[in-house]
Amino acid sequence: MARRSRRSKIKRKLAKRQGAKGVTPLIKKYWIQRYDLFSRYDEGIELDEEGWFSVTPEEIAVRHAERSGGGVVIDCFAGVGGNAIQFAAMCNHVVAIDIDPQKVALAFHNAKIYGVENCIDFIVGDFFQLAPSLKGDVAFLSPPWGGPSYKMIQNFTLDLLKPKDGYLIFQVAQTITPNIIMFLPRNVDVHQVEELSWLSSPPLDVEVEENYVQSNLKGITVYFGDAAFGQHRLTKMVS
Ligand code: MGP
Ligand code: SAH
Repeated sequence: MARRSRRSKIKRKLAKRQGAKGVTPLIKKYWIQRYDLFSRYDEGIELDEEGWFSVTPEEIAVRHAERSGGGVVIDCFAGVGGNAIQFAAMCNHVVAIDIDPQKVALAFHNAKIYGVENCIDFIVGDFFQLAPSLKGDVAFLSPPWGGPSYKMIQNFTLDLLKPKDGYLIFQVAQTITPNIIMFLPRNVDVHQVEELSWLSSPPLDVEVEENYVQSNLKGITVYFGDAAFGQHRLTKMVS
């Protein structure tokens, strides 16, 4: 009896270890949140290291999709597909761009698990080069924030976004459509982001939303143009 219970304890330990295969110390805390990131994680979802710390939690990605209006969405920095999958589940069509071929392969794999791969055009390429040839109803921007250490900064200004300044990213996205959704760090300089609306004439409507998962603030979404409900309104998405 004692031997059997010891054996099942070892089995449980082994299963736990195998479940966390490839989990580096950096991504351990994100792995613990895996079902918040992808509710269907256990069906075979795969992420690389940058994917783990960058993917938009599913609940927030659903919110972005609901707010996108259901047309053609250009996901300009698509990563492992957290947002693209939810856009595809709700929108007419999605164009998912990432400069890293491994990310695009992972996004395609993950989209298949959600059964939405046929609603997405996957493109390996540089957003800045592709933008002039793209048209869509909404451009979604979730660029790199410089890794998990972004939160050490007190006031995250737009020049800290990667791979280029946030102003430039926004201006390039405006060549696609004025309806832009940006997912940004929770410590972002909100006034500076709101000022992006003044780059257009007349100024675009803008709306700022705080995004919480299990009462933890995860990020800030800024909606511009038709994607916004009204001028300078702060809303909260709390689960
Ligand atoms: P976090 O702040 O690193 O994690 O990222 P968490 O669990 O809130 O940890 P805590 O210790 O700060 O409480 C929170 C969320 O921000 C992630 O789940 C991603 O959705 C998003 N995120 C984080 N980074 C570093 C990036 C990034 O570089 N790019 C994008 N687009 N999103 C990011
Ligand atoms: N929203 C995504 C996460 C995006 S992370 C998700 O939910 O999964 C940001 C991504 O931007 C990274 O995958 C990175 O490879 C990509 N990226 C960086 N520079 C880029 C560029 N110039 N063009 C397109 N993608 C780029």
